[in-house]
Amino acid sequence: MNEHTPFTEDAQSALYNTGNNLAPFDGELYLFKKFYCAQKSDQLFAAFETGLAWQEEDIFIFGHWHKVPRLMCWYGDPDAYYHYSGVDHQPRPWTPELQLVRAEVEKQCRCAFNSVLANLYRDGRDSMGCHADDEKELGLNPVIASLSLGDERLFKLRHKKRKETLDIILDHGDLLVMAGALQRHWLHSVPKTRNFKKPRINLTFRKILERY
Ligand SMILES: O=C(O)CCC(=O)C(=O)O
Ligand SMILES: [Mn+2]
Repeated sequence: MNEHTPFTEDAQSALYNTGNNLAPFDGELYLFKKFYCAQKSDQLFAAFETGLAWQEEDIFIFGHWHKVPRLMCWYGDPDAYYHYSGVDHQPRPWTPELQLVRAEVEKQCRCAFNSVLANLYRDGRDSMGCHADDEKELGLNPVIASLSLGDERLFKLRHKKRKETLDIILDHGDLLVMAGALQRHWLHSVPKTRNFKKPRINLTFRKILERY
């Protein structure tokens, strides 16, 4: 690594090298610790915290409207519509920082993304419930690249049919890549925590298919 590259050596290991797959079966999961060094991660966190159009979403479950317990926004190519929280979302145009991160994440993953879902967890009370990113617009075996910035949080995976669980701590600058059949067989979540937490931003780069 030289001082001009934002990547740390850890992040250089080959993606899709089965030796690094953290999922024991039924999918692929790769963790690139400190994909971005602390200094670069600090800069990105500051740019995204103030520069993205964070919104509080409402969701309709079991006959009632609820506030989604985090802030969200959706960026991407003009045709990359995405359905979440029960609503179709038109993407906002890429910001220069998001474009830059997208290019670097694409290089690491060796695949193209046309959109990114951004989540801001304001403190330990913000969370994401158990789900799989298995919407049909993502295709059968989507590659989803998830960059974490800010305070560390627990990321939990649970197999849909078996009892296995996996706990992963996602820290400032880490890149987690979910691939293969993972979304079809595993659920994931970011649980609430009683521990005091500072804000965390998570960006999940996705490829929305044109026809599905
Ligand atoms: O915040 C995270 O690490 C997870 C985000 C996530 O699962 C999603 O956006 O679908
Ligand atoms: Mn998800």
